[in-house]
Amino acid sequence: MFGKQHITLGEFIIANQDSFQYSSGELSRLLNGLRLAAKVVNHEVNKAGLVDILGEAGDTNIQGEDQQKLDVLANEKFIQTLKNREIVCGIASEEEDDFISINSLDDNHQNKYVVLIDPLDGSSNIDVNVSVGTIFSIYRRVTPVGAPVELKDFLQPGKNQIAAGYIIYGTSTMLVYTTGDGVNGFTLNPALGTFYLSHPNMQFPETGKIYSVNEGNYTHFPQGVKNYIKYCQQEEGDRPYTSRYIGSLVSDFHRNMIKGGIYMYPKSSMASNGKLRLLYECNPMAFLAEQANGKASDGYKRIMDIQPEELHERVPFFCGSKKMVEKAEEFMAQ
Ligand code: AHM
Ligand code: MG
Repeated sequence: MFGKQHITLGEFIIANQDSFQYSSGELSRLLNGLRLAAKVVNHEVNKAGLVDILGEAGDTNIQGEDQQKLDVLANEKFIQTLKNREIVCGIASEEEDDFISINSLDDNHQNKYVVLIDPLDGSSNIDVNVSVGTIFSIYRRVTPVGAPVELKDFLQPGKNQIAAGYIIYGTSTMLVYTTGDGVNGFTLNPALGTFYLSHPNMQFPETGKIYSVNEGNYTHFPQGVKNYIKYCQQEEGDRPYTSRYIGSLVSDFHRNMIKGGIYMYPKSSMASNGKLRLLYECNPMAFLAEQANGKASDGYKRIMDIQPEELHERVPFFCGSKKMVEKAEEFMAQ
C-alpha cells in the first residue's frame, strides 16, 4: 500500500487499526504512547556514556538485584507517559513490586487495557556500551470496565495478549511489534525522531545455525540441555552451529529472528525456574516468535499456555526458529 521507505510508525498504526477487532482507537493511542516513551528512553540510553548517569541507583528491585540508574529512569518514563495520557487502566513493571492501578476518575476507569513492561532489559550491558531493550505486552482487562484493576487482570496466560513488542537500543534503535497479525519492525531516524517501517513482516527462518545460551552455567543444566548443546557442537550436516550470546534477550532474539537461531535460558541446579520472567520477558517474546513463524517453549510445553500464578514468576525459556526449538524439546523429553 505504501512504499516501505516512506511509511512511519504513526501512519502504520492508524492504517492498520481497523484490522483490529476491539477498541482499536484506544490501542492506537496506547501504541503511540509507547512510541513516545521509547524515543525519550532512547535519548537517555544514547547519552549514557556522556553524563554521570551510570552506576547503581542504590535501590534493589524485587528480585534482589541492584538497579542501575537507567533502569529506574526508563521505568519512570514509561509509567509516566502511560499515566499522563490515561490510556491504560493498569501497569505492571519488572521494576515494581506490585501492579499500578491507574485511577482516572474523569473517565471512571473506562480504559480496557493493561500493560506489562520490562523497561530496560539487559541493563548490566549499559556501562559497556552493549545493546539493551524494552519489552512490552498488552492485554484486555478481565475485570469489568468501570472498576479498578485487579491482580487477575495481569495474571493472564500469554495467549490472551493482544499486542507485544520490544524496542532495541542497538547500532540503530528499532521498535518491533505485533498485534497478532505478523511482526513488523521500524527503525528510528534519529535526526527526525521518526520511526520508519524498515522490516515488514519479519519471519524466523524455519531453522538456523546460531545457538544462544550462557554456557558458563553448563554443568548446572539439566541433562537434556547438555545433550542439545553437544548436538549443536557436533560436526554433522549443517553443524556445528555458531554460538552467539549477548546476554541481552532482546538483542539475542532480534539477531536470531533475522538470521535463524535458538535462544535458551534453561533451569539449572542454581535456579530452578531459570532467570527470565514469564510476564515481562517470555510471554511477549513468545507472542512475537509465534507471529514470526518461530516457537517458544519452556522445554516441554508452549510458553503462552502457562497460567501465571504471580507477577514476577520465572520460567525456563527456549525460543527461536521452529525446528531448532523442536529439536531442543526432543532432547528435553529423552
Ligand atoms: P534483567 O532483566 O535483569 O536485565 O535480566 C534479563 C537478562 C536477559 O536480557 C539476558 O538474556 C539474561 O538476563 C542474561 O542473563 P545471564 O547473565 O545469567 O546469562
Ligand atoms: Mg529483564
